[in-house]
Amino acid sequence: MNVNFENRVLELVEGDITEMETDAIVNAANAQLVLGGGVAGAIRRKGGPAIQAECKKIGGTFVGGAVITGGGNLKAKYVIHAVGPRMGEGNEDEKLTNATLNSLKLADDNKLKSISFPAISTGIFGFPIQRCAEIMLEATINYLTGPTGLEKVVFCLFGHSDYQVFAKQLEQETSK
Ligand code: AR6
Repeated sequence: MNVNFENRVLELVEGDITEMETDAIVNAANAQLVLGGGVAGAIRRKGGPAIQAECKKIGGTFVGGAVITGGGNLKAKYVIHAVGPRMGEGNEDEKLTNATLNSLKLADDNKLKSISFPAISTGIFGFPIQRCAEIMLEATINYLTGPTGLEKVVFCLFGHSDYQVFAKQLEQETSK
C-alpha cells in the first residue's frame, strides 16, 4: 500500500526489514544499544559484528532517542537505532512518538532519502500493535507534510495481521 504526500511516499510492506534496500533501516533498540532478539537479532545476524561494535562505542541513548551506525553487510547503508518504550514504564505514547520523530530527523540530518521502520516496541517490549500504528503513522505523516529531504518512508510489518492493522489505520488517517 502506497500513499503520496506531494512528492513523498509512505509505503507499507509485509516482510523482513533486514531485506529492505532503503538508505537506512530502523532497529527496535534498547537504551543500552545491546542488540538482543527480534529485529535487533536479525540485524546482528545479517549485518555482522561491526554494527554492535559501533553501538558499543556510542554507549547508549535515552528512551525515545535514536542513533545512527553503518549497516555492515546489510543492503541498507545505515541502521538507525531507535529506542522505544517498554510497556508499563510510563509515558509510552510520547516516547514512541519521539523515537519515530528522532529517527526521521536523524535520517534528514544525514541527508538520507529513504528509511524503513519496524513496528517499534510491539515485540519483546509488549506495546499494542494498534496503538503503535496510530502513533507511528501520525508522527510520520506530520513529518512528511513538513520540510524534509526524505522521499520515502516504509513501514515493514512482520506478518499479515500486523500489516492489516497498519493498512487499516493508514486508510483512516488519509481519509480524514
Ligand atoms: N523484520 C521486521 N519486523 C520484525 C522482524 C524482522 N526481521 N523481527 C521481528 N519483527 P522487537 P521491541 C517485528 O521485539 O518490542 C530486542 O531484544 C516484531 O514482530 O524486535 O521494540 C532489542 O535488543 C514486532 O512487531 O522490538 C530490545 O532489547 C516488532 O518487529 C528489544 O528487543 C518489534 O519487535 C526491543 O523490543
